[in-house]
Amino acid sequence: MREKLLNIRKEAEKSLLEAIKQQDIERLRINFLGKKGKLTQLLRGMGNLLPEDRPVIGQMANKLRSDLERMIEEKIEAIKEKEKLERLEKEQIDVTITGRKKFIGRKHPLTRTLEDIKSFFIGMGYEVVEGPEIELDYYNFEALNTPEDHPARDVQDTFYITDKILLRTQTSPMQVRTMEKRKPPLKILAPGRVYRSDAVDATHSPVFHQVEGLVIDENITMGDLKGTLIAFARYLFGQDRGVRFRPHYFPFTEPSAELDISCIVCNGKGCRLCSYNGWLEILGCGMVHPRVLEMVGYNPEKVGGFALGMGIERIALLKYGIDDMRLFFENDLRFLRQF
Ligand code: 2U9
Repeated sequence: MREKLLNIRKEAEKSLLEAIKQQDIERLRINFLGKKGKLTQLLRGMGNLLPEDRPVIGQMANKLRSDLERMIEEKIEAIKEKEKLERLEKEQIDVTITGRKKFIGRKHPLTRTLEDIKSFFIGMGYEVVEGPEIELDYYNFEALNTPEDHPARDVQDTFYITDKILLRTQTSPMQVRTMEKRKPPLKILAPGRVYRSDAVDATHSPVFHQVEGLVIDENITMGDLKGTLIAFARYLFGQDRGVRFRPHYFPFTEPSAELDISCIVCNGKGCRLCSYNGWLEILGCGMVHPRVLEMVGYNPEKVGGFALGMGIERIALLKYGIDDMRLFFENDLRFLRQF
């Protein structure tokens, strides 16, 4: 019996030395100390011993059991430590390696252009107003003194939803809505998306963006309009840009004009961009028509004002020297990343 115990100890010590992984130890524990393990089996045979031998052998067996348990625990600890070191070795990071470049998005050129325009007018004390793209015919045309037979009301230009409801063709409805709600003085800027039934080409799109401005107060003159818009044109296109007002017609303003700047490519000499006339149109403007004031309940004898309107795409094309509006809507990253 003593012999057998010594053998088990030797065998267990050998196996422990050979064990590499935690599973090896687990197998070993079952093999020696489990229900059917070698030591357990041996202890079952104790009954056959002479009574005087039992205490000594029992003591030996118990010592062997506790020694094995302790050795197993120690070996498990050692294996865990070794595995931890190996893992740390593998997980080492090189803190000197260069970082991966993150792609940072940027603002769309139309957003940037609108922000430029806004910052000029906000600096002059204008307030931004925004509203629905689906509008009543009344706000889009009627309240803006646009008669029933005006070409702009043609179904060919306007997307009608019903007889009375349409997709706004300009942002002016927001100015009318604001005038209806408030009394003068008023200085507002209405940016937004507008719709016209146009075929797509380099300079047209059925969906585009506008900014319109409106100033209403007592004693507003054409001088206020000119001073404001000359400063605006030079803010956007450079302080020594040539500017001129050219008479025009809009149903909602009288008198009306268009503002031209000297060509940004040829500076007035004449080139392809300015159709060889030296000038580029950038916006429309005029003194608010008395009929428009009356319709919202203002007294045209007491208050008056000026208005302006521009297409953001057109301004952005000129500002960034782009020759095709479709680039703004295609979302090609090779184009967008240039801004
Ligand atoms: C109210 C009264 C008058 C807004 C104006 C223009 C001139 C103009 C066009 C520019 C290019 C539209 O995008 S475009 O096709 N707009 O020329 N817009 S005055 O006049 C108003 C607005 C609101 C109550």
